[in-house]
Amino acid sequence: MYTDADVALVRRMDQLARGGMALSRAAKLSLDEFAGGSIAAQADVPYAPLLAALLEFDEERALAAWQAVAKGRDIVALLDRIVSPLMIAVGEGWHRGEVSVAQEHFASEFVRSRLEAIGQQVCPSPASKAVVVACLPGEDHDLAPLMLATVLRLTGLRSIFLGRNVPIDDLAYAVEDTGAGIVALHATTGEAGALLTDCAKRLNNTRTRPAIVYGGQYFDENAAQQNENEEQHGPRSVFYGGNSLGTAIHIIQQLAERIRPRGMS
Ligand code: B12
Repeated sequence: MYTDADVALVRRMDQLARGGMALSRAAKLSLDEFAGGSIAAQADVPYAPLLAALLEFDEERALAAWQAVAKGRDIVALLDRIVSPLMIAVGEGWHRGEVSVAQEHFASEFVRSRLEAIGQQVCPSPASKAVVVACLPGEDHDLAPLMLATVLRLTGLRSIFLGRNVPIDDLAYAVEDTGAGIVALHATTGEAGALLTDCAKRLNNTRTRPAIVYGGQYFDENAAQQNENEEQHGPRSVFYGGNSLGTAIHIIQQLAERIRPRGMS
């Protein structure tokens, strides 16, 4: 027996998939949209106490709620299943005008501070392989790539997080300075995603000629763009890293295993 809500959910998923979106993405997005029907309706989700504390600017309660949802969860599950939906709820609330700019900033900065605290628990050795993680130019959605950079550090890679809106030349200089063999690039918006090709060309002209792993909502939703990227750059240097943190980490780890550590010829 299906409820009206179930039927509406399946309709929305079908609509997104018919619009050309990959089925897995359509399922994720429609679930997110329905979970986030209204910020006030989010009482039964596992991150509800954290969301409520953040919207009330109550840091102490938010910290306790974070610890409660983190307990017993591995980091990837915590980020993929709790923190991502939380950010979607807050961001969608902001897009709908239900969450103020101040509440969104407070929630985003809280999540950022937790991720930084997790990342600082380990200090990768200078000899470990470097991965530069950055947003393409014009891209301001930086929490997903920060999550990626944080988990990469925990796996022993020396992730170097450059954050939002990184100009292509500055990215190339950072790659040369760090000797990174892998660059992970994020785009949520179409404007930023369209710059992947220019960015790949520029990185191909650096000394290290790093492998590029790209991801983020724009690429998740544009399979045609993914194929074009592979065709233009060849399958050996530019890779779509998948639509979950787990897949992205797996692909980057596999690439890292193939790269020689710095200083070895
Ligand atoms: C939170 C949010 C914000 C926050 C951003 C906080 C921050 N510092 O990151 C705020 C409120 C500031 C914001 C601002 C804007 N936003 Co906004 N935002 C969102 C929201 C709600 C969630 C995005 C998010 O954090 N998702 C959580 C992450 C973890 O999940 P993910 O991005 O899907 O990433 C997954 C995979 O793609 C993969 N992955 C991610 N990155 C990478 C990288 C690599 C290398 C790999 C391999 C994998 C990978 O792993 C993740 C895990 O599941 C989305 C709507 C939605 N339903 O998603 C809109 C959304 C993305 N925003 C949108 C827009 C338009 C904007 C603004 C332009 C609005 C405005 N008018 O100013 C601005 C500025 C954006 C800019 N210039 O870049 C649109 C984008 C439309 C489009 N395609 O262009 C969306 C879809 C909203 C909408 N329904 O229209 N936003």
